[in-house]
Amino acid sequence: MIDLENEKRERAIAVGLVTRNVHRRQAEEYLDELALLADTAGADVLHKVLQERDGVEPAYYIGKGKVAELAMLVEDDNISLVIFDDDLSPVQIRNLEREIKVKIVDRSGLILDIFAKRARTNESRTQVELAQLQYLLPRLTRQWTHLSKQFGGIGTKGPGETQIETDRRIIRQRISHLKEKLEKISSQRKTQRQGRKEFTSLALVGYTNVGKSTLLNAISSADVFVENRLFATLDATTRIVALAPSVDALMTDTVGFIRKLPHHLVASFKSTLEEIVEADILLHVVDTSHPTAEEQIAVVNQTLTDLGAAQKPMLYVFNKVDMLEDRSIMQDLQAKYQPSVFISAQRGINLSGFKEILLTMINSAATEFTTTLPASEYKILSQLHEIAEISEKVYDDDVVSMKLRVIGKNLARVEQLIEDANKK
Ligand SMILES: Nc1nc2c(ncn2[C@@H]2O[C@H](COP(=O)(O)OP(=O)(O)OP(=O)(O)O)[C@@H](O)[C@H]2O)c(=O)[nH]1
Ligand SMILES: [Mg+2]
Repeated sequence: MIDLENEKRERAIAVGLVTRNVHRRQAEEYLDELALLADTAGADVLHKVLQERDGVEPAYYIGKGKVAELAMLVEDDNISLVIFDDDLSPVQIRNLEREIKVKIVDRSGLILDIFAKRARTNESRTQVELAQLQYLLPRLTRQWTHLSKQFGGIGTKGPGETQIETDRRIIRQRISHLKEKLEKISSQRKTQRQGRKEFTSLALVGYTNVGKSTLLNAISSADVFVENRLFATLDATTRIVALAPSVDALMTDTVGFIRKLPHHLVASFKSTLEEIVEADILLHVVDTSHPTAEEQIAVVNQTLTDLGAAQKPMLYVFNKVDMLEDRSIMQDLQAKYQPSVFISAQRGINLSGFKEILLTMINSAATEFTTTLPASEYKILSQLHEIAEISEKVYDDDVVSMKLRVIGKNLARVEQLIEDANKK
């Protein structure tokens, strides 16, 4: 279990922009989320600072006057860290650190830091290290390493401080080594998935902290770590769930999404995210009680589009209904997002309704039919067993007749095998 409390907490300021495209209310919610990220990383946000301007200031991200204001706030309140809600250029970070004289961290840096702390398995550690090195490479300047040594703590928990001092060539070598390692992990995952083809595979997807792991735990024998902080889960966990007496499916819980997820992270989490891309049905879990629930839905759907998984059958699972103050929004959501179901994973509300609708989706994606094969084609028969549920098998002389139940993705292959067997 992760113990994020044991470290000394840092004192931080969160900074964001109100622009023509980002309203004040929206910007405030973004800063609330940034404060939650900071909390997860081990920092307390003492001040949230917003500046209204037309766009980003190239040299400092915010106006020079605001920079001076921040520098004063830092001194008065013994602040050790200033966090910006957008990604900063290496030049902006350098300029800001020179004026404010404490560590400056941007949104991606903060998220990478949390991932580094959360990573427990070989796979996730490798993925995070790759993303960190790719993030670090363009920022590797003398000033930066100087500051990282000076300050330590959040934003500097890189892939080992000694590596920061080594030159880019060595980092590039390390990057290609990590990529190779991840290729191997990816092909292992592929083999694992092939061994469980006859089951319908369900992937839990959604914004971070919406209750994906809680749902997997509630519906299977899983014991996945759950916490009211961001990115509690990084690794994929797959469990068998019994939806009806004779219908089992595989449900996979994995890393959650967030707005402006660093693109290096998405790229390096490829092997984990393949569990989503390869799934038959996506279960899009939503924190219905969150003030920006619909924006979170849009972020998740955009991320799925980026991953090439937007066309998959999807069930919207509106979770945390026990927390709803105004239940009338459920009607609006139901009209807008279909198919959908309303549950509380934590309180066990309407899990039976959830299973029922899932069962309907699975059944509508499966085909049942009877067929016959020459009994001598035992090789093809065993191949069929791998990708179809076979029942009522009867041998009659040299012919075997049987009933098959095949899920959508395997249908073409099954038909081909039957045709091949009967052609011989
Ligand atoms: N009130 C309420 N809280 C819930 C419900 N489901 C989950 N939670 C809480 O929400 C928090 C996040 O739950 P997780 O299951 O860790 O969420 P997750 O989507 O797996 O989050 P990450 O792995 O961090 O992306 C925890 O504190 C849960 O106890 C629910 O139905 N109602
Ligand atoms: Mg989780």
